[in-house]
Amino acid sequence: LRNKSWSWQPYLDQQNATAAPPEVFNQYQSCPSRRSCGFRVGMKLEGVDPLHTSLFCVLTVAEVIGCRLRLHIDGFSETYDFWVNSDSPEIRPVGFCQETGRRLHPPKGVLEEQFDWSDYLETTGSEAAPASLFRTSTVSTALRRGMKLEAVDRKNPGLICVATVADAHQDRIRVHFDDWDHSYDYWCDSSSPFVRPIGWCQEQARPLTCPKGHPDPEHFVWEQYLKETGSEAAPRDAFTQGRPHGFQVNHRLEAVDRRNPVLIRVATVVQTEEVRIKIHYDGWPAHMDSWFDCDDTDLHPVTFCHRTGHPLEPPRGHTQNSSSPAHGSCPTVGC
Ligand code: MLY
Repeated sequence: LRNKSWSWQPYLDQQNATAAPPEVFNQYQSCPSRRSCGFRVGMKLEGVDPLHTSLFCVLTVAEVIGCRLRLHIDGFSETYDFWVNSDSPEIRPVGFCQETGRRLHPPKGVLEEQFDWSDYLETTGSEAAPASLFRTSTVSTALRRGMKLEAVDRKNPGLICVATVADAHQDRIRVHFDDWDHSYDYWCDSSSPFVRPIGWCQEQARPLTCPKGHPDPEHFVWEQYLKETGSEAAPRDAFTQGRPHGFQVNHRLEAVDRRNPVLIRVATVVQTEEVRIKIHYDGWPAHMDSWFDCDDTDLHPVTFCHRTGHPLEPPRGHTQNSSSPAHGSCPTVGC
């Protein structure tokens, strides 16, 4: 009840601040277009394990708030539970892996070759989340498994590295860094600012990080490497990234609390880099500020919470000053 009467406009006026405009957010950060997210606690699905992004695993919806889902990895400790938006492209319906020839990591204690969805749904007395609830895209990327590219290492964002398309589905690819383990892999769109065609670093006069253990990192030559590895370059026109991200210092937005991701807070951009922004949680000490990738799906435009029926944590210590309607009552998009 404490934030029933807090709302953005009076706050922006009072702070003389502007909201980050809707167009700086990508499709996964913006409000989902569907009217209702439809997921219910207990439904089963498949999805990318955020700690092992090269694996799809068996998941259960553990909690639904607005259009966000807390997902549990079956058979594992609750400490691995994680939050996604219901329109995340990294969650897929039951049967996705089998239908698309991908490996599905079974619940802990079950052998991969023995796992069978219909038996499992029956023995656990649970239902599969209907396929109609999941985001699909009609766009199909021209990027194919095995193609080479240059990609930002999200864990070391100063590095642009020799990378390979390790998986591709619809408009999404999984980036893998050559000769490194899978812990650096990530899924993204081909329009992501984190991926570029080969030769990009050279054109931009930036250093390119070579495959791990490359014998002569000072003299890495793509043509030679493609030959050595018998691989092809990802076509230039498959990368559709154009403008730099539009976030600016002082923009206000709604951001998931990194320490307690059940919460979304009123936040401010306090620093920007090429592909990252630093977020300050309004009213909280600066040591809680966090860096987010500019395409992080935990960043949302103002009124996202209101429109999707999710509580928004107002700035700490902020006096209530508004008479606008409470969240969760949006006539058009409420989940
Ligand atoms: N200091 C880090 C750098 C790892 C970079 C991995 N990238 C290129 C995928 C380390 O040596 O672990």
